[in-house]
Amino acid sequence: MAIEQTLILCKPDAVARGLVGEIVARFERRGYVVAALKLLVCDRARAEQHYAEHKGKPFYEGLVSFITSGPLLALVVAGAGAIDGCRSTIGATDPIKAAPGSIRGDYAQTIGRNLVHGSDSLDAAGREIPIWFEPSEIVGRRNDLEHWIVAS
Ligand code: D4T
Repeated sequence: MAIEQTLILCKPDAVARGLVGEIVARFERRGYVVAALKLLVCDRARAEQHYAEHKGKPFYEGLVSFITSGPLLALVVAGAGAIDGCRSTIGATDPIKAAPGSIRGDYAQTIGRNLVHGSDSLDAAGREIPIWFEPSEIVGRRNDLEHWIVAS
């Protein structure tokens, strides 16, 4: 299984509700490693870049105004199959459909306040990570991460 990097955002609702420790712990307990992490307030330009694929959709303006509404925690999380693995830990986009045991299934109620973002493909991770991080901010490049992973 290839070692992958994925972009995780603990959105402003996660920070406001004091859930970032719980959320990050779930990825760590699964064996993934934090390769980069920062707390920031996302400005409109970055939000528009991140959500470019949703421009024009009815929920787009709400999405941009929510993601820019307060501090969020951005992370690069790495590990074997981390892109799909983190998505399953996060749960379905609509918390109503998210399985109990997933982050959204345990802590979220509505699609507009679903706590976490995770890249949904290798292409998306490759596009999204540079929107949030400089290469120098990411610790341990892909090939160096193998020895960090306990389970295989
Ligand atoms: P994110 O990007 O937040 O990880 O969500 P997903 O990857 O799980 O889902 P997405 O890209 O389809 O949606 C992005 C973001 O938009 C919000 N949303 C989505 C919404 O408010 N109303 C909607 O109808 C949809 C489809 C929630 C997540």
